[in-house]
Amino acid sequence: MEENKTIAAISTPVGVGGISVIRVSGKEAKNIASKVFSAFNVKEFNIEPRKMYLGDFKAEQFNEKCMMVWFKAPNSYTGEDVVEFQCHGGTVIAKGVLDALINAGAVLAGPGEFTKRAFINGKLTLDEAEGVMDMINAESESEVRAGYNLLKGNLSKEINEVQNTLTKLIAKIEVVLDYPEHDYEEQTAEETETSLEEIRSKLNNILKTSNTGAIVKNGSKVLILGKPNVGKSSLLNAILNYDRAIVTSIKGTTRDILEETYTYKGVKFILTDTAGLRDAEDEVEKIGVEKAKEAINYADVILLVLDSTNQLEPEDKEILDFIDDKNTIVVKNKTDLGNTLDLSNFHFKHIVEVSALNKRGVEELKQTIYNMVIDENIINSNLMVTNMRHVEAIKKALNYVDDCVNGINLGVTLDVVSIDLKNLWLALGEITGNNNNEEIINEIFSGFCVGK
Ligand SMILES: Nc1nc2c(ncn2[C@@H]2O[C@H](COP(=O)(O)OP(=O)(O)OP(=O)(O)O)[C@@H](O)[C@H]2O)c(=O)[nH]1
Ligand SMILES: [Mg+2]
Repeated sequence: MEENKTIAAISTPVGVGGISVIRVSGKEAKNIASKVFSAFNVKEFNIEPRKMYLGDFKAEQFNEKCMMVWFKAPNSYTGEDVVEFQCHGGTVIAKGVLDALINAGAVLAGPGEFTKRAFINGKLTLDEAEGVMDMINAESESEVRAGYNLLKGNLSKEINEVQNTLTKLIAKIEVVLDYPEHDYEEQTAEETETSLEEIRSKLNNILKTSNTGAIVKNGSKVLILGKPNVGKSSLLNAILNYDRAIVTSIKGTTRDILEETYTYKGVKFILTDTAGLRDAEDEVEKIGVEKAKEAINYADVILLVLDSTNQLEPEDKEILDFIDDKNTIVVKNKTDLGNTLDLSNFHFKHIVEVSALNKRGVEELKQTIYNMVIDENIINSNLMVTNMRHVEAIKKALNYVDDCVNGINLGVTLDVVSIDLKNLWLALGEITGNNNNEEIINEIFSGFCVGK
C-alpha cells in the first residue's frame, strides 16, 4: 500500500532563498535520514526528537552543511515519523538533497500527501485540512483568518456535536427495536422533532455565514458603469491608487473590459472598468459595450458613475433601466467642478460624492462597497463557511432534516425516520471526513501542493 511508503518532498517554493525545507514522513524516515546525514558530535545517529541538529548531508554530487529535526510518531504533522532538513536555499541544493533521500529509500510525495496522511492518522479532520490549504492559497488577510478558524476545528467541532446528537438519537431508536425484551425508555416522536429543530437552527446559522464567506474566498466583483467620459477609468485609478487605465477627455477611450484587484480591510475586491455605455458606431467600442452589459450579471456591486456637473441625460437613464438598485452605488464624480446634479426624484439608496481627479471621497466609497457585501459580525466571528463543498453538504443535511420532520408529522414510525437520520449523519460527515468517502478525500487532497 502507498500509505506504508516513506515519502519525501521539497516543502518550500523552488527557487533561490535563505533556506529550503525538505520533509520526509513515514516509518523509515529516521532510518533514511541516517544514511545521508551525520549530525556533528553525535555518534551513530543517536538523536532525540524535536531537537535541531547541525550536520553534514551527503548528496550524490555534493556535501551540504544543514540542520535536521526529527519528530517522533505520533507527535508530528502527519502523525508518522517525520524528519525535516533545513538546507541552504537554492534549486540545486534542495533538488540534490531530495534526490539523495529518494536514493536512500523514500518515494516522491504526491500533492497534499503529507496533509492526507495527517487526516488518515486522525491529526486533522477533512475541513481542518482544507483550512490548511485555504491559508496557504489565501490572497487576503480575511481568507487567512477563515482558513485558520477551519484549521483550529471551529467548524468540525460544531459538526461533530450535531453528529453526536444524531448518534444518540439513532441509538435510542434502534435499541428499542433490537432489544424489545429489555425495558428501555422509548424515544418519542416529539423529542426527536425537538432535537431536529435544534439541529436545523444550528445548521441554518452556519449556512447564513456563507454569503460573506463566499466573498472572502472569491473576492467581491465591483463593476464600474456609466456613459462615456464621466470618469470611470479615473475612478478605477483613484481606487487602485495608481494609473492603471488610460484616461483622456475623448469619449470612448476605454473599449475593453479592464480588471484589477485591490484589498480593503483584508477583503479582496475585483474591480472592473468598462467601455462607456452608449450606442456606439465603432465596431470595437460596440463589442466593449456589449461586454460591459454582460458583466452586470456577475457583479456583486455596481458603481454607476454620473457627472455631478450636469443633469441626467438619456444615456444615463438608459443604464438605470438595466441595473438593480439593490446592489448599486451611485457615484457622483467631478464634484471638484461643481455639484448641480439633482437626484432627489430617483430615491437611490447609496450615493457617494467623489472627485476621482483629487481622490476626494474615494475612502468613503471603498467603505460603502465593503459594507454592501460584508457582514461585520460574520467576518469577525470565529466561524464562517467559505467553502462551497461545506455549503453543499450543509444544504444536503438540511434537506434530510426536512425529510425527517415531514416523516414524523405524517406519522411515519421512528424506525423508518431513522434511515433519514443516518443519511443526515452521513451528509454532515462529508464535511469532516467522518463518513469514509474515499472519492471526496482523494479529490480534496489532489488540490494541494507537493510538500504539504
Ligand atoms: N475635474 C475632474 N475631471 C475628471 C474627474 N474624473 C475624470 N475627469 C476627467 O474626465 C475625462 C474623462 O475621464 P475618464 O476617466 O477617461 O472617463 P471614462 O468614463 O473612463 O471615459 P470612457 O472610457 O471614454 O467611457 C478626463 O479628461 C478626466 O481627466 C474629476 O473627478 N474631476
Ligand atoms: Mg474609460
